[in-house]
Amino acid sequence: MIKKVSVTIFAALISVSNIFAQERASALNLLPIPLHVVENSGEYILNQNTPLYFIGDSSDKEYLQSQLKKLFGTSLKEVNRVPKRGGVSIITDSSLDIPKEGYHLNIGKHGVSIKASHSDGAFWAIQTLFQMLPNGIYSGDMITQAVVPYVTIDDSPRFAWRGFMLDVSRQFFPKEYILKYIDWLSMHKMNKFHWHLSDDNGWRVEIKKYPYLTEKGAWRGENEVTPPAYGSGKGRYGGFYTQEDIREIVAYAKQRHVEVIPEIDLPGHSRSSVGAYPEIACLVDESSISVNGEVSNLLCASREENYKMLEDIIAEMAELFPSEYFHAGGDEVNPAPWTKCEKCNALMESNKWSDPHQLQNYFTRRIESILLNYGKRMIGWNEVMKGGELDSSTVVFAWQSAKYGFEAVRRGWDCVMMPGNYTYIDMQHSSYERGHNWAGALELDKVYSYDPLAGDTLTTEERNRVLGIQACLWAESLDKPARQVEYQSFPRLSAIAEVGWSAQERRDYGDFYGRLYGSHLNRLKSAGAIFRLNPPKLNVVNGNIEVISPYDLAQVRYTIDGSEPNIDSPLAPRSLKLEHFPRNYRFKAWYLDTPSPALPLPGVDSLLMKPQVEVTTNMPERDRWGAALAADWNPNSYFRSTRPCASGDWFNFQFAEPLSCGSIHIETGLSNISRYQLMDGVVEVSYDGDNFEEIAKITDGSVKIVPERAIQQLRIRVLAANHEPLLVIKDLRIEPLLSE
Ligand code: TNX
Repeated sequence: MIKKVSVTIFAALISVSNIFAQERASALNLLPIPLHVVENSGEYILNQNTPLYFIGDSSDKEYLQSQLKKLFGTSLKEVNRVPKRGGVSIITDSSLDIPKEGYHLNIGKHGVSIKASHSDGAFWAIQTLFQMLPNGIYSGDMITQAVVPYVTIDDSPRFAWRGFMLDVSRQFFPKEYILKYIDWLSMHKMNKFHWHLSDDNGWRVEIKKYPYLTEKGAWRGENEVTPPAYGSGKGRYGGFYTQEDIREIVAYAKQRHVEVIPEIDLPGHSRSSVGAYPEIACLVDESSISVNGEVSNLLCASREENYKMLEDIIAEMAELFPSEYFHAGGDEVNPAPWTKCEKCNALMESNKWSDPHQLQNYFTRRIESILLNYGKRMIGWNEVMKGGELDSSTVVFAWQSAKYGFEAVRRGWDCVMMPGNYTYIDMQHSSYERGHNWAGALELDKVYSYDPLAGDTLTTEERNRVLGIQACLWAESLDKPARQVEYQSFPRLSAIAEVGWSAQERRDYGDFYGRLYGSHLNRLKSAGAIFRLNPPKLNVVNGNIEVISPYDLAQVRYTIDGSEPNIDSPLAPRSLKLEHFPRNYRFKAWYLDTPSPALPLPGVDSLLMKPQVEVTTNMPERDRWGAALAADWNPNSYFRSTRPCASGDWFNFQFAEPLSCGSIHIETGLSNISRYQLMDGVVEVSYDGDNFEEIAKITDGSVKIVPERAIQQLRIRVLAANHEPLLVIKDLRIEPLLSE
């Protein structure tokens, strides 16, 4: 076994170094790809004694030195004259004809010379230089000298806004993690960090004037003001950033040329603040459920004190976040409580409004004018365009579809494009992996294919109002497994970075993919990020399985018994005969020690059994989500109870004929996002049609059983409530008996 492992590592090393060699031609594997690259023959050597010279703005000095120190074990000697024998010189001069974030980088016999008109451009040039240095610049693995090729690069970004949003409400990420993420953004030349600091499931920013927001609103659990959610369980879960933490994060990001834009999601998505200060919601009997399955999460639009409170909050935050932008939310408002609230109704009547969106617009405009008083431009999710007017300074975030971005720029507002079906990296990579799927599975090539300006004809002025692109990472399903945040992010975020930075005519997916596997994944690894590796592509043709590696020379290993392939599993040939039960084949690729997911053969789901079955339950049902939907063999429709489940509830499947099968996978809840699952229950089967026996426990949503004999009934029994507003039961996945 030892021998096998070492051979494997050796094979992997060969494959990576080959790729390095093969891909050098492709703009040095720089990512995002620069505008112009001219490679010249020759190499320059950097070492501990290379002098460093800044002219003009030297605000990046401290950062650059600290990174170089990681690589060489010492910072470089600073000189105040052009070094005679060459060195690294960084010149910022506002009279240079280079865009603000652009740069000119030359490496030749006189060393490394960077020219920019602004320190932003100089900083991005430094990031380009880092990509040509050994990966120790990211990992801290020290070397004595670094060889960099002679090259001339002229570069500038396509879009000014290259953003990333992280939801820290559904899951909380500590300060150190945020700092790490900011490093990953800057290595991709991404310059905006949109920080989603409040949502139903936790308020994360310390506000001195309203201490309950974090004392109470930052925590969820059985005895907290917000209930357990998204895998956090009965115990107390949460956390928040102190104002001191925020100052530190904002300063750290600034040093990396990343601007931090805070978001407080208003007036919906506010269960955590309503939990802390219940009087801020409409005082009505509240039973309406928001899109995300929450109750009591809407601020009252007519309560004057709310605007005072929000102004106080904005005042504190305006000081913490120097950005000119402030995101005030505005998405997914279910106005039902407003329509029941006497004061909101009176406000609507006095203004002759008939549509509650007009009330939302009233709310939005009040917040917008507070923000303007604090010198901030408001950002809103695309729903803020409904129901009225907005100030011309407001920016629309187009998330539901790019068409809302086009609408915004036509109506005179700036927009940032982030349509879910291209840029929401909380979507699952494939239908077999964790993550949301409301915008479909989102594969790397699809992300890369996005062009924020395609799909409509805009005037030049309108095009200029498309500020750029943003990836969003919502955190519902990021509770597990560990480091799912990175798994969801990379390399899809690398694709977004290139969409945002690189000229459209410079972009080519094959070339991007070559640079990614040639160098960039290795950079990510050195920078401490994990990533999702593309699995091998599998085709079944005429009884043969064709196995296509995700990159040249990748190792692909496989199993034929349904188990997860590991480093000891046999290597897969390019083509093999389909000789076993198709569902039991699993193929997996490796990049160094990073495995891809193992996806089943395409089409195997069509081999599942669909016996005739009748379902019954004691739980109340409604038409749209009735019990029968758990037995229609469509995995996208399922039963949803109309109330939380409780001990004693049951759901029964009665088969028309005794069922002999290989196994049955029972799934409750939406396991890809850990919601509405049964966390304490049992599965019972009846062989004779009358008596039941327990065959498995359910403690985490789903379970697979292997009945020994034909069964007549299968029953799911609830032992305890799951702290969710409802329970979901999905169709059984019944595998036939294995063919011999
Ligand atoms: C929609 S995008 C939401 C979020 C969810 C997300 C999941 C937006 C403005 N609202 O509350 O977390 O979908 O993808």
